[in-house]
Amino acid sequence: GERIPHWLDKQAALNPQRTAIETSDGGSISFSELRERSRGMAHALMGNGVKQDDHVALLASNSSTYAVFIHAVSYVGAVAVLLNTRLTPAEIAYQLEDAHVSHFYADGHHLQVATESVREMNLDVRTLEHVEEKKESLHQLQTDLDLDDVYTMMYTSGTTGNPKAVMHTYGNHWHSAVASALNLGVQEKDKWLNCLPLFHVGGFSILMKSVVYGMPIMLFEKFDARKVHKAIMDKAITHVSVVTVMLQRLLEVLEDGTYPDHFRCMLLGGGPVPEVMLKKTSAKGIPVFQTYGMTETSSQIATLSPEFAFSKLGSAGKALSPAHLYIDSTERGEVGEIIVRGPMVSKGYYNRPEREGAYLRTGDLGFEDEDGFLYVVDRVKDVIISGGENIYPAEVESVLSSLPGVREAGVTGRFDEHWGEVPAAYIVAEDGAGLTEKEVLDWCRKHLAKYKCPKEVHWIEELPRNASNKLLRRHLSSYSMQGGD
Ligand code: S0N
Ligand code: AMP
Ligand code: MG
Ligand code: MG
Repeated sequence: GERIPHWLDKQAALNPQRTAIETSDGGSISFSELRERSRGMAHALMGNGVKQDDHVALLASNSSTYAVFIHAVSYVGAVAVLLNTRLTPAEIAYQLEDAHVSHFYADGHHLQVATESVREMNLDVRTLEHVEEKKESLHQLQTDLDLDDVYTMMYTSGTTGNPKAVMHTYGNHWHSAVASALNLGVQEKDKWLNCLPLFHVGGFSILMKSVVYGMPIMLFEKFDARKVHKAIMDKAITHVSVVTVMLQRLLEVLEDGTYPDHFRCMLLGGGPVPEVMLKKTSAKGIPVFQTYGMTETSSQIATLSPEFAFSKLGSAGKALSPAHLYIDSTERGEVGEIIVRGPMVSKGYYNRPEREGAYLRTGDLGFEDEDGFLYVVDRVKDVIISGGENIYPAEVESVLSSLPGVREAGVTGRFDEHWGEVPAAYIVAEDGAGLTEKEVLDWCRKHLAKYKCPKEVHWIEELPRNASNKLLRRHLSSYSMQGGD
């Protein structure tokens, strides 16, 4: 594939003194320092035995060292497998094995979980903070990036319930960053606040924008509404990426106020957006840009543009410059599955059959209005989105079904004021099993990340199925009213 100069070498040459990363604790590093540290970490990783094309996992909270690690992996030419810090050891172990990870790093906060997850594997855990960055070594670092090389892998789940790794190439991330810039523009004073976790593509893409544009970012270890609010008010922030629940919490802090004039973009994505919230932000003149995208599209693929931020409220805009997007329907205005294609779209999942054709069926439903603006309305796929985290019913069902006393289980989402949607479980128990709700929930807690655990349990006589025996998850919620419990 096409090779470009390493993007961090490039920024360190073009804008050496410019700030690359500010942290919420007041720390700051320039592009030239970021390059030095990242190359130093790359030498250290190679000293630890990491080689080109190796799969290197990271389990860590956001920090500037996380960013250094990410760039270090690109200097080695290895692949970063980014793990969700909310997962249980068993879930992590599955991903480590599935992704053929040969080196595993965790920050101090996650060392214990990481160690537990490799208990039955032939894999060591190294502490991120203990990696000693070296000035030089005998190892060769990459000076170019091949746009077709895989750089990151992030897990998302399939319909069968087994998570699978989305592969992103350098080209996917490059085109994602450039496409976003062509829509939102790049200005000299831009500073993007990142309070999303870096292990999901929404947060990760901000790191990529930083290094591709030469733009400073302010990195938060985790989302904290008061602190993010304060940074927007006092720290010359121009952009923030958020999911719905974050924006809701920010609005509570904002009360009757509004943001400074230089604040020009609240990029809102990762799940459905309630229209009442948009009306509120619009009334306050807050520039909220709804975006549509997913792990498979390396973040945004359609985004509302600044010009239409207020006139097309509720829309996720149009496909970004290099992307195709169309609706699988017979006429404009009709709802159908959203289908996409473009240079930011992942070519597929690691170690899974290749997708046929260039187009990706997203599993989401939407329509285009008379001016071609996209409205995302629903999903064909059964995923539940809670606070921007995806939950796959099949994954939860398989954990429930493995509990002795459970004959069958179905999981579906229900509306939740705070998280948007949360999972609810419908269980058909074995005769005389005498299971309690507490036993069910304890079992889930042991095997599943907390956000995936059902918030309620209903006992029912049988699961709703169609003629070909397929579980009809969306019929489940009406069952609870039929007196199953
Ligand atoms: C919303 C967040 C920050 C909530 O976490 P918080 O408040 O920090 O919680 P904790 O203090 O850690 O825990 C408190 C209790 O809450 C439970 N919990 C935490 N999160 C959830 C959740 N999501 N659902 C349900 N429960 C949750 C904890 O377990 C704990 O419980 P107790 O107290 O009982 O122990 C956090 O959830 C968060 O960071 N969410 C966002 C994750 C994210 O990044 N989502 C986006 C993923 N999608 C993509 O990346 C593709 C789209 C995309 O690229 C994009 C997305 C957004 C914006 C822009 C883009 C773009 O295209 O550029
Ligand atoms: P992820 O798999 O975490 O990348 O989540 C992406 C999913 O979030 C998409 O497939 C959609 O189902 C959902 N999503 C993203 N953006 C929007 C949006 N603007 N409106 C509704 N749902 C969205
Ligand atoms: Mg290679
Ligand atoms: Mg998942």
